[in-house]
Amino acid sequence: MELTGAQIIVRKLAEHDVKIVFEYPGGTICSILDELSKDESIKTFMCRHEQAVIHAADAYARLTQRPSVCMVTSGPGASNLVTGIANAFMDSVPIVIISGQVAEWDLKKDKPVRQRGFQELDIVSVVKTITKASFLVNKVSDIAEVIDKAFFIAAEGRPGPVLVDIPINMQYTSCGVSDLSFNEKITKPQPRHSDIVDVAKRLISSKKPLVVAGGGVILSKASEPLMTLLKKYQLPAAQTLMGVTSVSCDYELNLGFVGYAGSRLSNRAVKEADFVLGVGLRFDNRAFPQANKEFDESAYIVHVDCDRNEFNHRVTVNKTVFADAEIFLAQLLGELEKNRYEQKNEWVGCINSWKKELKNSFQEDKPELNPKFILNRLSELLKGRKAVITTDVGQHQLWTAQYFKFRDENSLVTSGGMGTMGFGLPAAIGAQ
Ligand SMILES: Cc1ncc(C[n+]2csc(CCOP(=O)(O)OP(=O)(O)O)c2C)c(N)n1
Repeated sequence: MELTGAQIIVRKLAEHDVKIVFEYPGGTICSILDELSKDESIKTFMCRHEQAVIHAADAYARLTQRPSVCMVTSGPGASNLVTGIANAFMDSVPIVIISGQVAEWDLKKDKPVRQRGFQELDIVSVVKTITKASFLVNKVSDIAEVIDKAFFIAAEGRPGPVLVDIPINMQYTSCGVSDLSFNEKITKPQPRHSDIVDVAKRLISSKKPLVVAGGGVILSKASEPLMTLLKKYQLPAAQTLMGVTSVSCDYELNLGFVGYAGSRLSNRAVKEADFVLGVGLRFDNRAFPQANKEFDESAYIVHVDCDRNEFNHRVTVNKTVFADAEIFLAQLLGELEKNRYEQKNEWVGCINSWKKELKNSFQEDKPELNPKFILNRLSELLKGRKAVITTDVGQHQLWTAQYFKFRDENSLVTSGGMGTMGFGLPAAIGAQ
């Protein structure tokens, strides 16, 4: 059969089960948007600025835990995405970005000129360092494969944004197409059995264990095995900003989020613990500003992550485990069950005494309009309503992470790595 590039794209999106495309129109993307308007299974959602387009797509991907899609025109349309692409890259959000490009014959290619086509911008080069991959399509017949690759790369391993730039002439030109199906399956990294055995042993023999959960726990949908582990073995748990909702506020040993803006309780536990199990985090400089100096010198630190590049580049750890967080935690639970485990009652008692001692500066017994009071009240009002909270960036964001009572996994959408002001409102629209 003969299909235009735009028709191939729409079929591919349907095959990848895309239900919404976030977009802002313009000359070089109109062929695809035109074609999309004929497909009733995919809704388009137009924002008023490309930065809003990508932030809305970002929140939608975080909450659906699948790649979202956004489309923009060339030149300023594409360059308006840059902050949002970086935001998604830092926070491991899978987005397939389709940008229109000027016609092939208007591309400057290697010529030493600034531009040839009106609104021509080499967006593929611009976003090289803030995407997992970026492609300029060279032939109409390549479109199907490039779109499949984009979805695969965005979701595989540690997720992130992928950009596909498509010259306008390839959108309206036809080519012969036979099979459009895509069968590549994503596999997740499995931990080595010896690592599981070793981590279990270390946990059993520790006196003051601490789990630190990061955004990777949410990305790999690992809150359930994490909560089982914590409850069964009465383990205290701290979280990074991205991992805040991985541990329910109802868990009595949830110490809150860690770092310079985090809770005093979790920071104290980090300093005192003799065994730290970090899962799905980067040991970043906001959570652990002084890197190894944050921990007790003799603490044994384990780092579990699906991105090997994150190992040992800030905090030097005793053991790295390259694995998907959910698989790791499920296997660790299995291994612990085979062993005798003595509850760490003394350590739990110690933490409970800190709880009384480390009263927050916003006292509960003074019900006045302070951030803690307001966020606690908001939590009560929203209890049981499966609310998603999005924040902008600044002090309110950090107060929200610290004082809102998150019960549901993945119910906070916030800009972690980039700290992008302007994220909150479009993210709320995407979340809706
Ligand atoms: C796009 C962008 N520009 C600048 C900053 C630097 N910045 C971080 S927080 C902040 C102030 C935020 O103030 P407000 O929005 O009133 O929130 P509050 O801190 O009062 O909660 C600024 C300017 C940023 N993070 N992002």
